[in-house]
Amino acid sequence: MLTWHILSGIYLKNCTSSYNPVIFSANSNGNGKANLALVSPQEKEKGKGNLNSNTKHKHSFRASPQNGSIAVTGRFTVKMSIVKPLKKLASCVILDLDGTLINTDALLSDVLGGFLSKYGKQWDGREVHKTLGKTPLEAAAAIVEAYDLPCTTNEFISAINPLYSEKWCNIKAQPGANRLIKHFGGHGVSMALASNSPRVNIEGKISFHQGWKESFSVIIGGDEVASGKPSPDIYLEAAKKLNVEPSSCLVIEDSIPGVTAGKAAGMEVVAVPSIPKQSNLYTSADEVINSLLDLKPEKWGLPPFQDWVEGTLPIESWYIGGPVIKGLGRGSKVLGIPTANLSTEGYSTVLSEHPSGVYFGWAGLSTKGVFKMVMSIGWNPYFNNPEKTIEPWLLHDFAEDFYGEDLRLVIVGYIRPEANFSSIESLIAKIHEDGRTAEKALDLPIYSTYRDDPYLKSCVKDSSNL
Ligand code: RBF
Ligand code: MG
Repeated sequence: MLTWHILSGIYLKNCTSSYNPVIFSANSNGNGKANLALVSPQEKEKGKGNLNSNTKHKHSFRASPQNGSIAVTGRFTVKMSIVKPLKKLASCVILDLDGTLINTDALLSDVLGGFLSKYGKQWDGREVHKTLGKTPLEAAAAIVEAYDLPCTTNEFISAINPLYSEKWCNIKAQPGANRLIKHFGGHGVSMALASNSPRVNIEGKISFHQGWKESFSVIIGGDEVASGKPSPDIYLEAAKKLNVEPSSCLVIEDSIPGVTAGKAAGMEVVAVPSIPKQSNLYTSADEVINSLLDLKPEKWGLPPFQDWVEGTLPIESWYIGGPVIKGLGRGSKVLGIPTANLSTEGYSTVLSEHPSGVYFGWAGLSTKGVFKMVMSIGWNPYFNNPEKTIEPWLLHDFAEDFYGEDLRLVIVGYIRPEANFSSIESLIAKIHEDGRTAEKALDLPIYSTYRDDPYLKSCVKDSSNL
């Protein structure tokens, strides 16, 4: 017999033994508490919702551990009140491609920048919102008009298409995309790909990502339905081909037309905006998350990710370095958080590839050694910075400043998205909590090995801290 405190998850109201057996998939975080997703195929229409984290209920289950997760079957009674509006349980996931699973924005700037310069015009990244989630025809028409190009929309498309397709091989997966596809694939959750792009383009783009094509039971392109997003057609067709009701589909989308399409199709929609600082525009989405790393499938009745360790998510390590610069002078030192801000010059690509958020890893300082580090990347919502910055906090007391010194970082894990706070005190408290989380996690073997990374070592002259 195990006793669990249910912290969060989706549950059925007033479950009684009549729903027996019901499968809980519980993801223990090691201290006797569990994230819980309840999946009851028999009772889809009953009440569901999120548990308030301070609601504590004790339940006894017979449990059988299975590869780190616990499948619980048994008789139980759950009596509680619903604290959030009801959410529907999803059984399938429908994904958008451009901007959601792959990072197409950089490509757009690349191709259009080169193309427009031939007409003596300069691509202005701010026009990007005119193309997001649009059909190729609409996007092209918007650009021809915005730049007053001396060609028809169709001529523009014919000229630009080959420039695009030769770059498909360079398009990177969005952080978390491979993880998500493997996770749902591994749990037998059916996935569809639904994009405004013509089907051949979809297949061309995903052919450079190993294992993707086989993971989708259904692929629908904009050329296979009467109208593209924001019309619900693409999503409805995807559900039909998946052989499920639209209401049991969870859509993941980066664009506003895409969110509109998913809602019009009667689906649950999680938005992952690809343009920064625009999440307020996604009001019709059921949830807005910062990146795919923040998706919590259990909120939608889907199997939870099991790769979080002690409040941290291991990520593929990445590297960045440069001289330490003075930050925006907000006196982080006064706040007790002396960040060693990195110059972002020359790192615009790396920066655009990584979602804003709180990360951690190891920091090498040329004259001082290697230290634990926690950092934020982004616009600091509390201060609403105009630029995306990298603000590493080295978890060590230094006697003096080290502006100008060469700082190298290896980033090994993710903690949370950047957030806004109602007071500076709560921001500071959260940053300190991040510091403790990172400090502890970096002792785990999966993260501690990176302390010896050659990238850090090669910059350190004095070996006293090695
Ligand atoms: N700023 C925010 O506005 N929201 C955040 O969630 C946030 N998280 C941070 C986490 C860490 C680990 C660090 C080092 C900074 C974070 N910041 C955040 C940035 C912070 O506001 C900035 O560094 C201030 O200058 C600190 O005084
Ligand atoms: Mg998109």
